[in-house]
Amino acid sequence: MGIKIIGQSVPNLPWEEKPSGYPHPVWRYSQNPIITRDAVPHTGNSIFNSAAVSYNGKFAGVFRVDNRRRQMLLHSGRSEDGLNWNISQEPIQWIKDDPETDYPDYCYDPRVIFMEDRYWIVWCNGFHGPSIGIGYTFDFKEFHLVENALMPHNRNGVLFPRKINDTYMLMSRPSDNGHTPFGEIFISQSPDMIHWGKHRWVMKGREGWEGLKIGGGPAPIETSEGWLMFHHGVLLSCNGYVYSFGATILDLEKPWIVKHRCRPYLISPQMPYECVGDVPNVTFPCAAIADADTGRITIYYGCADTVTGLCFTQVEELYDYILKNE
Ligand code: BMA
Repeated sequence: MGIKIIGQSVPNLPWEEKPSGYPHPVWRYSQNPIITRDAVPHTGNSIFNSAAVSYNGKFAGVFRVDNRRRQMLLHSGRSEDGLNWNISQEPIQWIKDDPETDYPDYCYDPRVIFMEDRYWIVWCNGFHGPSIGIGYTFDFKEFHLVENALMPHNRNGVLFPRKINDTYMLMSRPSDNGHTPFGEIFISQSPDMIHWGKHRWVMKGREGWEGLKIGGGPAPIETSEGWLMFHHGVLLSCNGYVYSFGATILDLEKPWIVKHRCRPYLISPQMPYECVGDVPNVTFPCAAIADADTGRITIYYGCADTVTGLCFTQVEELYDYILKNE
């Protein structure tokens, strides 16, 4: 019995077959990058580290748009096919559920997770330093801001897409106020999406490509064998940070237990658009859409902090690769 994705069917998932003879389990879209600053032509400096989901038979998302003042902002977007995006020209205007909640000083690296009746958005939120911001939308038109999940300093907040044992689960990566030279993944638990505690340690960097620090990527994908989690890892080279990403299978009931962890990276900066940009040598995944019928997974990742690319994998092939390389 092989691994199966537990989740929705996405018959129109953006997809391209693996080039024949390509030796690795994750391959890039031949037309990368799919989103450039031209999608927000008047104010956009860069559009990267962004999150897309399947939405009413089409696609919607929340995008990190850094503007020409170099403010870090979130914009909503829509797409018919998940490849060609119409990105709002204005940043998201948050509606506060509680008037005392502070508006964000800045917002970056969003993840979007459909859970129960709405799309939750988690991002790195400027709240006296980087912290984990949470909001939600039903329609990608109105966006509601809720309480910061965690205190500063923290980044890479990622929600699991359902309650586990009646508890919401949030990954995060405690950090400092700068370009943090350390970082390990933790999980916090909540009964109500407001109060977070019962913190559990998940894992730290192990291989060379993730030796300096690691952090969560897209929302984990539920499978018959556990949660499939992609995470980014950072290597410190003589020339600065290098961001790659890899895969891990976490226990379904206690997701802080690592069942299988792949030693090699899946994608590292190798293409010109991943190596040249505002921050060279960055591949940074923030979304993965999976089709339960075919086992196909399409990953959206930021490239060199400048543009957005796509890559693809197939769950059985990937799982087999993880087991052979753990
Ligand atoms: C991290 C975040 C990411 C970014 C990366 C590389 O700290 O700011 O948004 O992609 O650095 O600059």
